[in-house]
Amino acid sequence: DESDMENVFNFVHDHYAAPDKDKFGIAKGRNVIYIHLESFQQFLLDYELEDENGEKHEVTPFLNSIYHGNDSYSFKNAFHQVGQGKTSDSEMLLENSLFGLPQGGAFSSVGSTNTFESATKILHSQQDYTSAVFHGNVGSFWNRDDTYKSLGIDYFFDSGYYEFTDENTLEYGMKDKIFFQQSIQYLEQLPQPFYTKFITVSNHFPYPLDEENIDIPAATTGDATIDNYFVTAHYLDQAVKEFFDYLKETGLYDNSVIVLYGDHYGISNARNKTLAPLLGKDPAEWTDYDNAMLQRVPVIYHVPGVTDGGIQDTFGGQVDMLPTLLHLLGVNTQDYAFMGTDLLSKDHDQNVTFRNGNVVTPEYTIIGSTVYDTDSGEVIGNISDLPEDQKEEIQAIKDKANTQLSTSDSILQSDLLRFYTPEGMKDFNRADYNYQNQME
Ligand code: GP9
Ligand code: MN
Repeated sequence: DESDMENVFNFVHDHYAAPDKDKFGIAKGRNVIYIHLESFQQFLLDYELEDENGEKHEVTPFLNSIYHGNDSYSFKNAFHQVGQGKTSDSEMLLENSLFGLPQGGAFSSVGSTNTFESATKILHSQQDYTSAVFHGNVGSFWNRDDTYKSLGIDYFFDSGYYEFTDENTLEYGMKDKIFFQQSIQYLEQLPQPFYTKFITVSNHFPYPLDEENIDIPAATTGDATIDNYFVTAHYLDQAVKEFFDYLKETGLYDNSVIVLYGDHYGISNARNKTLAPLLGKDPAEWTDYDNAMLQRVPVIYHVPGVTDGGIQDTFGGQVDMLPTLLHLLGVNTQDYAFMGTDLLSKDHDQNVTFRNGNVVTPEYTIIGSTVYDTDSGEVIGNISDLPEDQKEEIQAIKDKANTQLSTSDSILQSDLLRFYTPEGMKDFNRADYNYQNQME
């Protein structure tokens, strides 16, 4: 009930990380453009795939250039934190700084009914942003068409807004290059500043190859899922480049912050031993630690014009992305029920909680009851066998992770945000949103 909100704020106020003064508001008033990199793992960045003749192929040259730029705050130790809700859990994390649920997809189970204090609602209330999501697949997938109303998303352009042909379609929807091309007609009509998200699909399991878009040779492990993953990621890289070209041509680029992120793994743990040799690892020595390390995904805040960016060592996860973004836009996050903290704050909490309760910190990787050294991957020991003070240290890390997850779960499961309206939040009504015949 209402008093449960007190517990939430005990955690939230304790956990809050104040913004770095030099970064707060540096992107104020700019458009926000999220580019969702489907199933994209961090190891693809800077990866060079060697073909049978020993020739090397850079898989994602464009994303690499963005990742390394001084005009990007890029995180090399950022992890996805999704559960069974996969893509939609990543959206829950990004839009609300809340985790998906322990079971099933939260978008499906509580998305239609709960009250949210989403990115969209905050930015609309505080800075008059207009919001839109673009996705070349059916709107009901993951219950988006309904959940987005609860999130206060003004426009949702789903498959009904795109011209599908046999040639421009793959299993999960429109091919990424065509998707971006066809999105522009709608993007152009949005009042600025806008908050937008482009959800790509081509780089989705099982990574079907599309003859006309094969531009690098596949890998040769013999597992088609792994082999083709590099090829479809390369296509996604080209699609993102083309979209950036458009943004630059129209001048939108300079007035935007572009956030690129991977939603979750593309290669499952069951396949990682086959992937291992491509990462220079011996499959015989592959451990759960290695699986955990592979849950890294790109998290990049590209802010054209800044010069103090580059690759950051900070550990963090998707739950941290909303506070980071809002601080860049000059919105303080102190009074929101966020589970994450600003990645660019010196007080940022670097413990990364996975949805299953495992934790990665810069020092320890805790998987079940086994503790690894995050740097070396060596097993430190089973929790129960550790010296007393270290055991306490690890237990405290685990407890905090569990509190973070249970706090998030209590918000979603008991719909707690209906009891709390942050100052300055406007009134939102689901019934005011309709995604049919928009822009006509
Ligand atoms: C479908 C797409 C895929 O619309 O977003 O979702 P996923 O299977 O990756 O969770
Ligand atoms: Mn996905």
